[in-house]
Amino acid sequence: MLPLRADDGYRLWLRYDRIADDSLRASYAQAITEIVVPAQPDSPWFPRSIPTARDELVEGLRGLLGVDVPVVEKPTRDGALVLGVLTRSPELAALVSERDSRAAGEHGYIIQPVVRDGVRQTLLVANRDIGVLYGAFALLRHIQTHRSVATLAQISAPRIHLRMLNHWDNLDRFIERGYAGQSIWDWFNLPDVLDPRYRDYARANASIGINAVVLTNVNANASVLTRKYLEKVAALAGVFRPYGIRVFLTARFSAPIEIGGLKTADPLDPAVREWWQAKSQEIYQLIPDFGGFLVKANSEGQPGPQDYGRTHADGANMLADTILTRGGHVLWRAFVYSHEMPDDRAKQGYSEFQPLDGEFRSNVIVQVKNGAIDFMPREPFHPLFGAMPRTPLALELQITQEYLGGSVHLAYLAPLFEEVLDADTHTAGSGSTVGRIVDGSLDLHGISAIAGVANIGSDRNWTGHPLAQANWYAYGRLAWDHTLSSEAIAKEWIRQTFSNDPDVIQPLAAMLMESREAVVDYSMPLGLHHIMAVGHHYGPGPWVDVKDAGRADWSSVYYHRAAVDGIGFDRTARGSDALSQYAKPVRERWSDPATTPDELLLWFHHLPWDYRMKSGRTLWDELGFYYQRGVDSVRRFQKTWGGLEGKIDAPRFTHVKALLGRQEREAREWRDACLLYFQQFSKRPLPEHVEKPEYSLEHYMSVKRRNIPGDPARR
Ligand code: GCW
Repeated sequence: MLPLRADDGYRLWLRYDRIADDSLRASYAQAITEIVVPAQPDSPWFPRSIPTARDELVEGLRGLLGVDVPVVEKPTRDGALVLGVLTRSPELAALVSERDSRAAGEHGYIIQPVVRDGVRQTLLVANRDIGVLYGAFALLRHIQTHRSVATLAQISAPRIHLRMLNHWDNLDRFIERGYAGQSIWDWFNLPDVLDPRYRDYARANASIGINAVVLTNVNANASVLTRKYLEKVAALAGVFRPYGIRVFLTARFSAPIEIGGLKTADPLDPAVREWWQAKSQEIYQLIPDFGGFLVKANSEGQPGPQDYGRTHADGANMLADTILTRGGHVLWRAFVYSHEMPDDRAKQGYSEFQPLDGEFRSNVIVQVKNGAIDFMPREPFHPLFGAMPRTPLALELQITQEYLGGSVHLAYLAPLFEEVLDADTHTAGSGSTVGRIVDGSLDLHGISAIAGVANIGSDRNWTGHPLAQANWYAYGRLAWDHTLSSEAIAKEWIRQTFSNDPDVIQPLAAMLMESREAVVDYSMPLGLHHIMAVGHHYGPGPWVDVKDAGRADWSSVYYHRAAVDGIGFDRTARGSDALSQYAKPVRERWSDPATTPDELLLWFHHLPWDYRMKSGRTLWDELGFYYQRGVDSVRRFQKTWGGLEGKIDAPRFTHVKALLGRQEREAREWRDACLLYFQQFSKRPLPEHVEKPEYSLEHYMSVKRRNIPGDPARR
C-alpha cells in the first residue's frame, strides 16, 4: 500500500479525495452523469447559491470520482442530476408531492429519483435556492461516506431557524477563549483584501447548515459599529451571502456614548433610540440582509440598561424596534450574575429573566447557556429552559473548550450537546426536552435559534487540535437536527475527515465517544464544578479562594465547599434552594441524594466523606476511583491512537499522538492536585487503586502557568 498523502487538516471534512474502490466509484459515476442547471433568474435572497452548489458538485465529484461531470441546461441522458428551486420551476414542482415539498420547509432539500421522458434522473430541489446548496453538500457527504446510490433519496429540513456561530473575536484579532491562533477576520486588511479563508469558512459552515455568524466578541467594542468597520463587515457579508450565511454583530450597549457622542445610553431616552435607529438604518444600507445584534449586558462589567434603572426587556426591545421591519433579530444573553448578590450564582440568571417572560418584542430571542454556571465539563440543564414559554430561547453551547483543556485535550463534545438537548425539563409534562423548547415546537414559536461559541482560529487546521474539528462539525449537524446521535455524527465525520476503513472508524469513534467523560472524570467528577485555575482556566485550581480570584463567585472554594464534614454545594431547600427553579419531577428527583444521578451529585448536595455511594464505595473512595478512571481513559486513547499508525496520514497522526501524551500528563496533574487538596479535609488515605501522586500539594499549588492562549487578562 502507498503511504497516505500528508494532510495538514485545512480541508476539514471537505476533502473529496478520490475513492479508491473502482466499483464503488463506478456506481456513483453511473448515478450522476451530468449536472443540469436550468437557466433561472438569480434569487435576491440567496444570490449565486445555485451556481455555488453547481461548482461545489463539479469540484467534489471531480475529486471523488476523478471525472469532470458536464454541466448542461436540460437533461440529456440517464443519470442527470437536476438542480432547481420549486417555487420558480412549475415543471419541477409538478414532480414533487406537496407533502414532500412541505417537509423540506423553507430551507431544506429533497433528493428524489424520477423518470422523465424515459430518462432516469435525480432531482436535487428545494423551496429556496439555499436548500439546493444544502442538498448538494448532503449528496457529496453521501458519496464521501461511501453510502449506496440505492439510498440517495432523502428529504431533510433544519429544525432550528438560526444556526449560529458566535465568535468571541476582538478587533485586534485576539480571540477570548480562543486556542487555535488569531481571529480569521483580518480587520486591518478588510475590505480591500478578501482572504480566501473567508470563502472556505463559509463553505465549511454551509456544508453543515450553519446560517448565521456573530463576528465579534460579546465583550464588545463599539468601534465595529463605526462606518469604517461596517464597510469591512459588509465585505465579509458579501463573501458569505451565496452560502446562505447572515452576519450579526455584538452591540455594546454604551455605543451611543462611546461613538455617538451622547451623554447617556438610557434605552428610554429618545435621543438614544434615534441614534440606534439611524445606526441600524446605516447598517442595512450597507448590508441589506444583516441578521441583527447579540448583546451581553449588565454582565461581568459590560454596560447595560440596568445602569439607567431599566430592565433587560427595555434594552432588548429598544434595539429590536430598530431592526424589526428589516427582519433582524436581537439575541439578548441571560448570562448574568453579580458578586454583590448574596445569592447562589447558579440562581441569578433565572431570577432576573424568568419574571420578564412575555415582555420581549417578537424579534427578541433570549440566549441561555446550557447550564446555569458556565460551560463546565458537565452541568445540569439551565432552569430557564421551559420557564419562559412566551419567549423564544436560544441555546448557547461552547464549542471552544474553555474548561475542557483548550485545544490540547481531546474532548468530543457532541455527547455533551446531546445530553443537554435531550434533557427533559418536565415543564410542560414529560417530553418537554430542551431540544423541543429551543426548536420552538413545544411553545409554538415562529423563530428559533441555537448558538455555538466557535473554536476556529488562524491555525492552518482551523481548530488547533486536529480532532477538535469534530466539535465544529457536530455542533452544525446537531443545530440542523438535534435528534441525530452523537455517535452517528462521529462516524460520519471520521469517514470524511480520515477514512472509510472500518478499522479506523470503529476504534476512533469509540475513543471520541468516551473522550468528554474522561475529561469530566479527571477534572470535575461527580458534579464538581468550577475548580480550575483562576483567569486562564487551564489546569487544576481547587485551592483558588476569594483572595486569588478577587471575588467569591470566581473562586473554586465557593463551588466545591470541601470541609472536614464533606464536599459539595447544597442546592436543596436546606441550602441555596436552586432546585426550586426546576419543575417538580426534576426538583424531587434531584433533591434526594439517593435519586440524584451520580454525575450531578455534588452539584446539588453537600455530603460526608464516608457517604455510601451506589457503587458501595464511600464518597471519598469514589472520588479517587473517578479521578483514576479519567487518567486510565486517556491511556486507553493513547493505545487506540497508536493502533491507527499507518492508517492515518503522518502529520495528523504525529500531532494527535503528541497532544495525547501531554493530555495524559495533565490528566495526572488534575488527579493528583485535586485529590491531595481534598485529602486535607477528608483526612483519609488515598484509595488503593489510585496511583501515588508524583509531587506534593505545595508543588501543584505553586505551578504558575503563564501566556496561556485565550486569556483576556494576559494581554
Ligand atoms: O465563560 C466566561 C468566560 C468569559 C466570557 C463569559 C461570557 C466572553 O470566562 O471569557 O466572556 O463567560 O460568556 O460572557
